[in-house]
Amino acid sequence: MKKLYLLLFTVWSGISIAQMPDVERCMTPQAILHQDAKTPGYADLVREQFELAKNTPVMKSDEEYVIPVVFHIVWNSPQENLADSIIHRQIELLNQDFGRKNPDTINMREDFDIVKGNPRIQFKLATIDPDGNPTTGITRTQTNKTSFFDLSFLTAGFDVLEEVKQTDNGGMDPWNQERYLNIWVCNMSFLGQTFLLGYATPPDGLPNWPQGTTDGLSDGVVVQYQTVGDNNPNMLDMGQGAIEVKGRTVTHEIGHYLGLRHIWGDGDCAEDDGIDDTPNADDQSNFDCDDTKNTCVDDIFGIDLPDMIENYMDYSAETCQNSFTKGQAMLMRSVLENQREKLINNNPANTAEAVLPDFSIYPNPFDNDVTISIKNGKMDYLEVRDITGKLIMEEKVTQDIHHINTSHLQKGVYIVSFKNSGQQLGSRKIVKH
Ligand SMILES: [Ca+2]
Ligand SMILES: [Ca+2]
Ligand SMILES: [Ca+2]
Repeated sequence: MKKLYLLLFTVWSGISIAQMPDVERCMTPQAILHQDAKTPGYADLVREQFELAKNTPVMKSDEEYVIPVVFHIVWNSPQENLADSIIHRQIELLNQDFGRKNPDTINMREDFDIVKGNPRIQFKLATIDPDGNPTTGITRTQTNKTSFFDLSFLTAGFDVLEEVKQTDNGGMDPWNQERYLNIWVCNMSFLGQTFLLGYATPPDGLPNWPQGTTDGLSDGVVVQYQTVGDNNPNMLDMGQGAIEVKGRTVTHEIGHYLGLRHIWGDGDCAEDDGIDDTPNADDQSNFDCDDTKNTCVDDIFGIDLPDMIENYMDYSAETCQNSFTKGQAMLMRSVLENQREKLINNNPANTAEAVLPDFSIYPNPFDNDVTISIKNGKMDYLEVRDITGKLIMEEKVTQDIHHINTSHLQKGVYIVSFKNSGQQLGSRKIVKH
């Protein structure tokens, strides 16, 4: 289907195949190279991190890790505006796949019993948004863009696709990327042809890595809207008829987000994925379930295993994918314990039970001073802005009862925002007489 797409492109644009971007089903490897061009050394850093994560003693505990997720649905035509039920089903499917609870694990060939792994990672839609307000964990944005891919990819590269992550460019800005896994769902087809199913950012955790800016790739996962859930009424067709979808594009992309490479290592038998117990392959499997291949000789516990089409990080059909390996599970857990530890540790977004601090402000309306009383928690600082959003005051907060001198404020309406470690805890409107 890649060739089909290239052909289509060639006919339409009249430029040679040699000039074509290497666009394919999952563009995460291209994303790394793209970033390397913008931030020299990034690919090396990713490789180093990969080695580091691989060698870190892991499985600190059997604890199940829970990642809060926000789905940003950015839609143009109504069918792209996926129903909540499809998102809810995708979460169930993720929890099966990342908890080895998917019924089709029984289809895994016995050859892989020695390597099969359970990441024990679970996902839940966020119940609290970055402002501390209740949320469904699903945002909906209507866009005037019929697709987030167009020919400007030839010159602008990923900047075109990244617009889905930018409110100012017809997309939706991310939520705090340290605290939420952001998943954007949109249309990336070109001339009605679907060729790209998704891409994701591998973990960075590096102090010199730009996050959430238009200069780099903004952290998170992007998927084509037909790939979500297994109850999606939109047919996925990449030019060769309907493809059965079991939500595993999202599984695959989250694998990348948690540090996994494609199982064939994006290259021939000289290139691997950096994980010892995943069999190497000389190329991706091509949407098929061909279980006859053993393309690279490897030594996994003394055995040369066949190519593992059952692995979520292959390009095999979703109907034959059903497993991660132990090495993959350990790497993803390690990423959660290190580079992405803010997703799981003391994350206010993480539990429905999370009790956000409660604030009362009195008197309100006020005159020359205001008292703020904090219950059930703490905050580091507060900001006072006028109704145009202009910052008027910013104060550190060290005690549960905090006084602000407001004698210099003019009469009018102000917004007080409470923050802790950069995280918005909430805000209140106050009025000066
Ligand atoms: Ca390989
Ligand atoms: Ca391997
Ligand atoms: Ca082999």
